[in-house]
Amino acid sequence: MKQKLLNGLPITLAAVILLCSSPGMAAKPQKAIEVGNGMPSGYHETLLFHGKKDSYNCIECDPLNPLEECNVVNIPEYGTAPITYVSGRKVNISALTVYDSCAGFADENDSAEIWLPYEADGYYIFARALGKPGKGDEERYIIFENESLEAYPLLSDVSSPDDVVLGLGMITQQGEFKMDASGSLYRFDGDSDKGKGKPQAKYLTNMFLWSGLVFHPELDVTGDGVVNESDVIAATCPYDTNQNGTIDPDEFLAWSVDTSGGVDITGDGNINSLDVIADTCPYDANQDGVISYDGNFDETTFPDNEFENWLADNTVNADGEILWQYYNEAWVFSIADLVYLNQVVTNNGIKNIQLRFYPVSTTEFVAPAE
Ligand SMILES: [Ca+2]
Ligand SMILES: [Ca+2]
Ligand SMILES: [Ca+2]
Ligand SMILES: [Ca+2]
Repeated sequence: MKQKLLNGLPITLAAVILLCSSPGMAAKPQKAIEVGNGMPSGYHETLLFHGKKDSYNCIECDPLNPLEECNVVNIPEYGTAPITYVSGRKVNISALTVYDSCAGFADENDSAEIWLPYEADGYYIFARALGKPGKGDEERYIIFENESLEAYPLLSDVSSPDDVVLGLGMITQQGEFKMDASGSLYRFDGDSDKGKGKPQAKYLTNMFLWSGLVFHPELDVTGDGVVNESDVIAATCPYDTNQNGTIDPDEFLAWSVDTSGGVDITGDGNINSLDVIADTCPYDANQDGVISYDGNFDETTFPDNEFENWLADNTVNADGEILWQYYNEAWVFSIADLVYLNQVVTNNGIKNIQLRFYPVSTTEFVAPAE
């Protein structure tokens, strides 16, 4: 369906499963829900994953057919499948809808797209694996892992994959999801769990909360899909005439000629490309020949970081477009008009998983009844 683009860093993060029975998660008090028998109650969107045998003849659900509610992703009972969650500021869809609902059967790129109605504040997400274990049953589990993130500006709203015309993507990097350790969701059975305490749905929202910088592609002066210190050099250092982020030998030579043999600005006893940067690049404030870049936007070091100083001086372009923005544990789909969150599902014998999405804006948690 969608062409996978190779921009953005692959982010291999996986689900840690947290129990959620905390009343401290309260949101805006419009509708009270209760974490009771595994799942909260209240308005929600439902997504199902069905684990199917290899021989299963998977037929894709057609969202245009009103007889069907396309909210099921079929995946192999044993194996991996790529899935993509799609939402964003300009995604206009009234209900959770699965497109291309068979994933992981044809080949490793056989993906499903799960379109979520846009909620600026996001959703509380709970998951539960269903099914009865047999005697001597093997361990059955499913793992959801975040793999990569793509963000795009759009000219107008979209309501299905057919509407999407992808332009130049925004560059997301230095990002991390709040839930960043490996984990898995185990099947449990209501009856057999009775002796071991109350079955709980697992809280997955943190897999969708992301912190990081989103850049306008204009800041990628070197055109390598990454925005970093090389772009500061390319954009601001007069001797980087080919704007590749490096002082090349011919560029060094030009500087040497202009400075009558060069000057050891960095004071290390050598005259080299670092001295060109120290001598001529305005953002090398400490003249060590390096644009300092800690690889991690951190408001406590900002603005002492030379790369971040450059960002601070370049917040909008000539057209008034915002050039970069930092997000702190944001609902990942709120960072752009259209966002693809690519995940990999690894299934080991689970036949039925239910995920419920409760809109944060209309949901209030109350303590579970004990
Ligand atoms: Ca670059
Ligand atoms: Ca160069
Ligand atoms: Ca030097
Ligand atoms: Ca420096």
